[in-house]
Amino acid sequence: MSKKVLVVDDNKNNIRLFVDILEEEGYTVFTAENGLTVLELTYIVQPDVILLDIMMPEMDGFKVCEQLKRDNETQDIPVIMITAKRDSNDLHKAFELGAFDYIKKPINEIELLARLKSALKVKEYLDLLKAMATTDGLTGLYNHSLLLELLKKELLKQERNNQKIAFVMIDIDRFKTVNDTYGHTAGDIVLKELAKIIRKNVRASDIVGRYGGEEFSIILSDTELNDAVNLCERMRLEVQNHEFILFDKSVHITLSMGIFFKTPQNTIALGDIIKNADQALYTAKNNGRNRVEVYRADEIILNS
Ligand code: GH3
Ligand code: MG
Repeated sequence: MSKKVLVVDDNKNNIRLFVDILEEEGYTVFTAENGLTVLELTYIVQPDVILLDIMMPEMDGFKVCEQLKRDNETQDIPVIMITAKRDSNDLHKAFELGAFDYIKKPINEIELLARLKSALKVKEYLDLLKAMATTDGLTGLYNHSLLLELLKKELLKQERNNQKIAFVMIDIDRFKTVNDTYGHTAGDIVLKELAKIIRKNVRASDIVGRYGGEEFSIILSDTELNDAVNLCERMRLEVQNHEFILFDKSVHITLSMGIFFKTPQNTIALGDIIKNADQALYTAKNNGRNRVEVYRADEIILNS
């Protein structure tokens, strides 16, 4: 896919020059003629690199760069400052603010493309590192630490919007037997396939992660308890009936699930949400496995 470059310059002729050079090289180019809209545009466009003029009226490149580097969503996008300035204090300032590189005007095409390429390479590695740090290598789902991070964010969002949220803990029943009978590699195939089944059953906006080992979690945002229970039941049945093919052998597994349902009035701490979902899961195991249980402060409601 073609890389996206956002060019910010108050001079139309400069913009035209950048667009001509970059499009010729196959980049997709977006432009802004002042600093004020850069942050907003960056959210929408999600550029791979930003070429940022320093001297602009209203809001100069330093301020824009500062703003981009302060924001979680935009801080990893490399910013290349474009400057007519000769003062090394300005360059020092640009780097202090988090700029990746700078290019002096007048623009030299070869230099521009070379520096752009090097910024994109770094961005590629950064993205890869980030993906590795937040994704579970086996299943491709969010890993434990990102899952907790996202739960924290989701709780704040639900609080702001006065919405209900469900946290589901899923555990494979007697998974040790699968490993012992068919081998660890076969067990891994089950985990991968199960991850796909879970992902397929939830909405795009729901968050699915591998909590650890053979445990998965789902954060169902803006949901009713009934919908959460129905979803889990549907998934439980689908998995129960699913044929996992492990090296030519047909294998069936079942799931136990614990749901913690949070209303906006409930100000429970994040750790207790997990603890309570885990408690409901424990009850599901105790009550015979292959079932869904919902946690309530004073009682555990049986659902299957
Ligand atoms: P229960 O119904 O009580 O949950 O029984 P169980 O056998 O699933 O539970 P137990 O905690 O005794 O065993 C979990 C098993 O999950 C043991 C471990 O080898 C396996 N497991 C955890 N992570 C992985 C993994 O990444 N790959 C494979 N293949 N197995 C894993
Ligand atoms: Mg298990």
